[in-house]
Amino acid sequence: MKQDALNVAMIGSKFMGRAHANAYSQAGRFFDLPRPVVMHTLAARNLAQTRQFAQRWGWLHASDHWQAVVRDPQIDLVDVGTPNHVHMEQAVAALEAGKHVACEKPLAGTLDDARAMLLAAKRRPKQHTFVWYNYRRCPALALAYQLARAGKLGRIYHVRACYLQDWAGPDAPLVWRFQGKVAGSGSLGDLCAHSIDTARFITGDQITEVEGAVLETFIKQRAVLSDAAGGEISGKGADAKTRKGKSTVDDVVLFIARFKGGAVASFEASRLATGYKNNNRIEIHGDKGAIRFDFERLSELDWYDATADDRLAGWTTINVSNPGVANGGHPYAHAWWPTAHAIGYEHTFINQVADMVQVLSGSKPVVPLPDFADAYETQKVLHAVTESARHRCPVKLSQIK
Ligand code: SOE
Repeated sequence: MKQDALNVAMIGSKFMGRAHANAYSQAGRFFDLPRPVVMHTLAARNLAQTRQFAQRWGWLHASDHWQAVVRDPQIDLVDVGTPNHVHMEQAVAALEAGKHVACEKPLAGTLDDARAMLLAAKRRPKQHTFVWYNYRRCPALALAYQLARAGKLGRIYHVRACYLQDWAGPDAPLVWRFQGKVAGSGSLGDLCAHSIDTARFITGDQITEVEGAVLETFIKQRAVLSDAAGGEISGKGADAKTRKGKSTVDDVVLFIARFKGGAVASFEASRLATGYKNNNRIEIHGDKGAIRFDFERLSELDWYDATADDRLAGWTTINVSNPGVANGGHPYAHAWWPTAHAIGYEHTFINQVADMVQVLSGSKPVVPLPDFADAYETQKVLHAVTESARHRCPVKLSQIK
């Protein structure tokens, strides 16, 4: 039986604004949702541009006053798709207005902001919170989660995760992702947060210690592009005057971590990994098996069964897109295409909207959705890495509240 419509308001209309808008518009077409999603209001800074974006992507209303939008009694869910430094203000306002809240990752730019979001969510237990760690909704990583929960990996020894891009070379201007006061960190919060979340998600374990952290800023000055009137604009503009500004975040991060269950891990993330475009990789080794994933081959999960007959030992590449396998098919495959008709990056967001609607309808997601409390555990790791790099010493998560 169809329940009441879910009226969504979204704050933000850039990269994640497009990814989320697409997901809200598509989820009801590919999934049988218990509640229809209504793309009610889009809020962003420039009203004329917001109206254009809203019309293009199917939002019913447009506003340049997010504070009023989050208080609109018609809105059920507020989606915060803005830069990290305003996540806390917007998410807390929406929670205080009685809304469910979905927030982009990382939870916030700083631990203090993330803690304020967590406390606001704890004060309102009937309101759901979600964080867009979208890679959990790659069918291959969802299957890895299911294999791990079924004990197929056994005792986990070792996690190896890296997230490598190369768009942030010397020509990349000083956009908000390079401004510490806005982003909080660079590759650490932008990329490595995904790896930390994925490692915690699949292992079902918590990181207890961080050591040997290195945060490196190779490109210390970047072009600040401003228009003729002197207003700062990001991106390249023919009429822009160019001056240099200081990049105050890490370009590259590396660290070692220990899990509560005894596993050890190495993490690295870089936006200067020349040659890699969106190479989000993780490998997990247990005493019964191992998994290997690379987002640049996102439909495939490599699986090694350490319990198989030695004559059959070897890595198997599973195309995680078969709706017909046992237990209802591979995760999310029922909603998409016949086996091996690949899906892409955008589908991880559509899968997330479908799972959020299930939770907001009293049902369960295909695999767990991170709420603010879950995402706060990842935020504590981000903070521990920063402290370990700053003081060149190990940092125990128990020291961080
Ligand atoms: C930029 O590095 C970025 O868009 C990240 O912010 C996203 O979280 C990641 O999914 C793709 O790369």
